[in-house]
Amino acid sequence: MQSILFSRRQRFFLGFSAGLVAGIVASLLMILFSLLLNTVSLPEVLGSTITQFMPPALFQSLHEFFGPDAKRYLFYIILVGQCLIFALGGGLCNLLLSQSRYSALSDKEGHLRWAVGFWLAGILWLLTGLVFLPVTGAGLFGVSLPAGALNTMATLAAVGLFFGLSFVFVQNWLLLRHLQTLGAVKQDEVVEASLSRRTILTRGGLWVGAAALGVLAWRFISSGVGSGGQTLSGSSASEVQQSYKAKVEPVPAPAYDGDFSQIAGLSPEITTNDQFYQVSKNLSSDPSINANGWNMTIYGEIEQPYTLNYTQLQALPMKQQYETLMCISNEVGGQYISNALWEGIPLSDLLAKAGKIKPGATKVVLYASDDYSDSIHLAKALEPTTLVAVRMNGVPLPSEHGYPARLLVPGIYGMKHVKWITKIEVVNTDYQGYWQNRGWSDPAPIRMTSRIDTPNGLQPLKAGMPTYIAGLAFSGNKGISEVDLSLDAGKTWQPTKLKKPFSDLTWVLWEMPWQPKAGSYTLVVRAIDKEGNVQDPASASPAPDGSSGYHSITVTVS
Ligand SMILES: Nc1nc2c(c(=O)[nH]1)N[C@H]1C(S)=C(S)[C@@H](COP(=O)(O)O)O[C@H]1N2
Ligand SMILES: [Mo]
Repeated sequence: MQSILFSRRQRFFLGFSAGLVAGIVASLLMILFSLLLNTVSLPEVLGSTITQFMPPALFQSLHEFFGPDAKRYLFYIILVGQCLIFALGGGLCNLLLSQSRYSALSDKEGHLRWAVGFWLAGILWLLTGLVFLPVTGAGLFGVSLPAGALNTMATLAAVGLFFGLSFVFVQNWLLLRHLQTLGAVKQDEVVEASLSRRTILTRGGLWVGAAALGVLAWRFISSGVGSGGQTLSGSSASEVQQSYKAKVEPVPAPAYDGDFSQIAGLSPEITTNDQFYQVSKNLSSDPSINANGWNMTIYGEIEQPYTLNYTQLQALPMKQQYETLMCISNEVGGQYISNALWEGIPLSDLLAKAGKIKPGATKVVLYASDDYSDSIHLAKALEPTTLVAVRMNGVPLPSEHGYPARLLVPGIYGMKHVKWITKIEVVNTDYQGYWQNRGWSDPAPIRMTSRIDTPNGLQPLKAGMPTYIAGLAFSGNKGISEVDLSLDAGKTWQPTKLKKPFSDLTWVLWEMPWQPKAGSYTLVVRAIDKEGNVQDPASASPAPDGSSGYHSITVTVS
């Protein structure tokens, strides 16, 4: 770039701007590819590395601060960072090109030749494949990513080329505009350039980018769920803890009520598939798998390893099971809990088909197509309620819930319910899965929880008007024998009516009719399981073992 019109700063800024625009469009293209074709997404790779090396305490406080949306913010931050790196690359490129030995790459006004785009693409391709991906642990050109190295090479080349060529195009266009404002180019030349076919193509590209951004935004918004309420705090919490007994004897017989009414504001007993909470480690895109090419291999410390395709899997005897899933990062009173009717093949049957399990085997590892994995102990794997599920509420598993096959393992947190299974390995080591490498519990037994769904502050409460207090309670696979409610911040308790649940693997709905006098009330709920264990009142955040404490809400009746 030999133009005398520009200072070094201006040249840098010009390249930075062009790099930013090209970088945004190229990043959107990368995300669009990864959404549609499951190709590499660099923000995803970096996010996974960052969470792996983040100290658990920092992870915890970010989670507390941003809530369940933390992963989305992380994704946005990385994405912005990626665009800034593209922009920086553009700026530096211009500074480099201003040296006279590169004068062949631009004309005397500073317009870049297309060759610059190819050079940029090549350099980025090599840096990403040989440096960035290996450093994040994804291997040379992403060999250890689910998409594989060849696919990643091709994707990076396509995105890189798109960036390089858009960079040249945008920079030349900006330059033209700039020269025009300086009066160096005649007005009609600019008009002509702005109507050129290349411009129209770029505009098309920008529209595609904008549409992709819209799709993404919509996905994030539509999958977002918040959590409400509070845990009991301050003096009332210590009062509750003083009177707390960990276990009650005899265990109360559940008082199921046939007249249990479905009240407005109370969660439906079965969550519909589209209302079912949704969680995955994936920052931007979850796998969408075609069952035709899918199969599942069962191998490891077992005599006859084998592989099944989808048709073969579905032909095996299946079992129906109502089960509630809860995420380990669910806060007390939170929304990351749902209940469905599942159908699947007992894992013990699948293992039995592979012959004898070798002595010394300790765990079963489930691998998934999004590079996620987790393990369960062999004894847990052989429990009759541990299933490889293929159906949910009467239809094949929806894609976001693990199609074509996911694990169901009652009694432990949702993270162990591996979705999009590809391989099942019997091992004789103490395998640690994706979240365990990030500091979360490995055995991960569900901590008993209960929630007040209504009142929820949406309807005003009038003195003397009959209403209901209602919600749910969940103990993993132990069943619920009693749910108690306190109207006075935990000083006194009374048992509520329970709805008979479909199984001991699900949540239990509870309710209590209420005709309040005017005043302010602190409602608190606690549950007792069928072994007589009382819900733990000590308040704990989700990391690393799951949350505990009592859900409590304060309401005013006027
Ligand atoms: N392959 C895969 N399986 C996964 C996850 C994931 O990120 N990848 N997330 C887990 C977590 S943390 C939870 S809570 C449950 C959520 O299941 P759902 O989205 O069907 O409710 O899936 C689990 N299985
Ligand atoms: Mo989870």
